Order: sequence, then structure tokens, then C-alpha cells
Amino acid sequence: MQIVQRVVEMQGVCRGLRRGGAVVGMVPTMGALHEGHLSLVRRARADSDAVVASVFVNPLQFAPGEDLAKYPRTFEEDCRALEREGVDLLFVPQAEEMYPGDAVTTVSVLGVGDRLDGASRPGHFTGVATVVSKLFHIVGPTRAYFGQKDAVQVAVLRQMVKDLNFDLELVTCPIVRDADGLALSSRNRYLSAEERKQALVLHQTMMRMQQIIAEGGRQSEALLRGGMEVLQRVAGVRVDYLSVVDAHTLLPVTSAARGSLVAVAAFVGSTRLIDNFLVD
Ligand code: PAJ
Repeated sequence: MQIVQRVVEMQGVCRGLRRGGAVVGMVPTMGALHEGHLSLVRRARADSDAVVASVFVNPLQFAPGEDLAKYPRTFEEDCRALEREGVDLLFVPQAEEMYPGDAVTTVSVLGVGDRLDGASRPGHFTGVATVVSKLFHIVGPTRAYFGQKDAVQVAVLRQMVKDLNFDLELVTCPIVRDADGLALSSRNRYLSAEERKQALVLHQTMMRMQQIIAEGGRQSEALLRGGMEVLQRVAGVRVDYLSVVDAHTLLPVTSAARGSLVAVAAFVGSTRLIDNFLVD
């Protein structure tokens, strides 16, 4: 596995791959890798001639007061895992390399980027869209792989790819969970043993709402009432949002149908966790 830190060098290597006709699969990450990340890498490995990953804790997507400084960094382990999964090329730029002092251009996905997590974390998706568009320009992948775990991020990036005519396919991969159902997240390591138990309520809420739908309940109001009953059962959990929306626009729908997204965000202690499912 070749490790590159500089943008110019990365562009050169990737240009070479494309000239050689390689199908290039890209997996952008912020490191602290777990099985969720690795599932994307495996999918990319199966689909591509060359697999490119990036590990970059993007300062632009953290608001002041969020966890940028304490975000888990496990670089050596990440390298070993990526190498094991057959990644060919790993991009690990420093913050100054991605954002030189004179950089002033950002990418904002208006509307979609301001809903759900975008409403709770103003500016977050401008940070995500900016860094992902830079990575797409630097690498020029054939396909890029993202997790359904971050459903709002997927909606934002799909809109960006369409609006800015990125010549690539965005592939969404299913949520990977722990055995008890908790969606894997780099932030799970912030949880105390007690909070780890409380965190399960997000998945339980999603399962309850799935059950209501399976029993024929489609009205969002009733769905949300059923979900809230479960979510509010645990004292240490503070709800950020529980919503039934269109998966593309992220606007609320009055009744859940194919293509609707049910999504939750909640604080467990001081850790913000998310979960979701797509209605089929
Ligand atoms: P990060 O949180 O490191 O996640 C990298 C990718 O892994 C994202 O596409 C995310 O959806 C996916 N992922 C995380 N947990 C997952 C799980 N349990 N199951 C399936 N996929 C999972 O998302 C980011 O980084 C950043 O915003 C980034 C896109 C890299 C831009 O900085």
C-alpha cells in the first residue's frame, strides 16, 4: 500500500491510474476505522482495479466546541487494516495541505445540507461537501463509497454530485452494526459502559418504527409517536431529532412510503449518535 501526503503527488499517481484505464474505487474516511468503514473498502475492492482510501479528520466539518481535538486518531492500526483489506493507495494529507491559508472556496448544498443533522450542526455539510469535492478532484475515482449510516451525508453528496456534474458513481453501502444492534461509529468509543447500554435505544426506536410500518402503520404522526415512546424511555438520552422524510430532499413527509427515510439523532451523555432506515 502506497501512502501519500501531498496533493500534487496524489494527483500524479491517480492520473497514472486513470490513464492506464483502471476502474478506481475511493473510500473517504476520517480514520479510527471499524468494520463499518472496512465494509466500504471490501465493496470497493470487489468492484475496482485500484482502491484508494483517505484518512483525514476534516477540520472544516467540525464546529467550534465539537470534538475535533479529541476525535479518535488510530493511524497505525488504520494503516494495518487498510493494507489487510487490499487498499492500493492511501491519502493522508495534513490540514494545511488541504486548506492552505489562502483557501476561500467552499461548496454548500443549500436546503438538503441545512436539514436534519445540517440543522443541528450549521456549516457541517459545507465542510463535508467541500472536502469530498476536493478529494474527488484530487483522485478522480470511477466510484466512491459511502455508508447509509450517514444517510443525510449521502443525500447531500448525491445532490452535490448531480449539481456539480462529478463524473463518478456514488455507491451507498448498508449500515454495519454490533451484535446487539448498535450502529458502529468512531464516536461509540466515547461511551461509558452505562451509556453504551443506553445507546441501544436508537436502534430499538428504529426497530419499533419498522415494526409499525410492517403492521401497516404509515402515517408519520403515528410512527413518530410510536418511536418517541421508545426513545424517551431512557433517562440519559436527549433527543435531537426523530423524523420521517423524503430520502433525497430530506423534507418531512406526512406518510411513509418507499423512498422515505426514518432517521434519529440523540445525545447519549455528551455523545451525539445517529441511526436510520429506508422504508421499502
Ligand atoms: P467517517 O465518519 O470516518 O465515515 C467514513 C465512511 O464510513 C462514511 O461513508 C460513513 O457513512 C461510513 N460508515 C461509518 N460508520 C458506518 C457503519 N456503521 N456502517 C456503514 N458505513 C459506515 O463520514 C465521514 O467520515 C466524513 O464525513 C467524510 C465523508 C470522510 C468527509 O470528511
